Amino acid sequence: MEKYSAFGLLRHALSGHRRWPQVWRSAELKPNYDAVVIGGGGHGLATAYYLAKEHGITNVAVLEKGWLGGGNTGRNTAVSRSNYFYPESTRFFEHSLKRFETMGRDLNYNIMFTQGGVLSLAFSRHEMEIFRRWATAIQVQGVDCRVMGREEVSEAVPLLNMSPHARYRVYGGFMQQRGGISRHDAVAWAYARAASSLGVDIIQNCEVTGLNISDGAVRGVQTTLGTIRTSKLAMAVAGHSSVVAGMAGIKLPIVSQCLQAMVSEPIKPCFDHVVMSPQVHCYVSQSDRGELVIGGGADTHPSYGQRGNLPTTESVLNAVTEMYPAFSRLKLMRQWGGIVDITPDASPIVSKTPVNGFYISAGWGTGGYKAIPAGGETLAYTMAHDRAHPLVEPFSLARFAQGRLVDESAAAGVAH
Ligand code: FAD
Ligand code: PYC
Repeated sequence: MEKYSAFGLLRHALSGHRRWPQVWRSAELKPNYDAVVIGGGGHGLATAYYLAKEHGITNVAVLEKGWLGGGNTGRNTAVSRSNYFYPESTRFFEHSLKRFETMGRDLNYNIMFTQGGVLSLAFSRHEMEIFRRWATAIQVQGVDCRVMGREEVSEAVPLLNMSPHARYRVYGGFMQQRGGISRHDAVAWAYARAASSLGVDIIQNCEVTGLNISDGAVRGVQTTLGTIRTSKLAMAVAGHSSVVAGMAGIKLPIVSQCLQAMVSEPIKPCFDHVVMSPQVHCYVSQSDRGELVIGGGADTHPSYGQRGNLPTTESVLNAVTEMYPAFSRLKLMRQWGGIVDITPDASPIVSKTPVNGFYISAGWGTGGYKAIPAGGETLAYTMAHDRAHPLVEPFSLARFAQGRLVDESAAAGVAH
């Protein structure tokens, strides 16, 4: 495997990219694997990597029905942060944020992680008071976060409409400075390359169509490329979680909805932070290419459509132009959607299931990009030991039957 360096980059640039090396091996599907992961998004790829790296389980296949990162991993707005409310969530997401901070070095891949800070705005005195409590709860966990008054917010986001007569009058906000954005495809490719170099077979254009289960245990999977035997099977299929879990006879407490995002034409650097407006359902950041990256709430009805509806696009853009009047002159370049898997408590499910040898990573909803490293690491541990990793014990499937919900609907951000 070639080491990537500035000289390597220069050499490839000057050679017109002609001998650019393949990032992961082309693999032939084998009839038998020690472990199989369904879904070639960030979570599936990270799980396979940690199975090989941390647990020595290298006879592993990742099965992806389309192309790597073609699901939500390549469709999201790449925000990482750990400012969740409950200690169990903060612990998990902080672990993941720390992994993001070292991922470039750990996987020798530039994921372009820029920690410009994630700022949530408050639009009422009441919301400001909630933010104060929220910030304290997070600080107690040792996670960086500070409350900002109106003036400080105005300095941090000069383009924000701070008029006392603004439709969305800003009272203040709270900032996690270590939060930021990265290159989502790079995260998928980094894990794919690292997993592949440890022996994992990555198979694209391979859809799982059925599961072989007998005597309450997994025996294998049926795919469009043939049947595979395995006794350890994980699914990390985001918006299709209910479909794949249904193949095992498991009904998940998940609703699939479309979440949209869009980008403007590129402009000069003018926006340093990710600025979220939870009450208004819109958020904005600026990518390294200069495009404004814009998103809002999920479409209001369940759907497997990856496009998003016009009323949601309109309401998000209305809010953006009210809050940042200068942006009303920009052209919108692209809009897209992804299918997100939302649980009743807006927390994930990383868990064993009633079927022996079948594990799930689901319910990441609108916020699972930031969770890719910790999600992969904890699912791999759970598969290897057939026991939940301590970080995901609170996020079992059983919690819904036991009434132990971890309600993060507010901290899950703008999109809920
Ligand atoms: P995916 O990346 O969707 O991967 C699942 C894969 O499974 C897909 O590639 C799919 O093709 C494959 N698959 C499905 N069914 C089958 C089958 N039967 N056989 C084989 N393969 C199958 N999160 C954040 O933390 N920060 C954000 O800023 C953020 N913004 C978002 C913005 C948008 C517009 C969207 C849609 C999501 C956003 N998210 C964000 C959420 C985040 O993208 C997801 O939670 C995360 O990417 C889920 O990763 P995953 O690997 O589980 O799923
Ligand atoms: O989870 O931080 C998040 C997020 C931002 C935009 C969509 N999800």
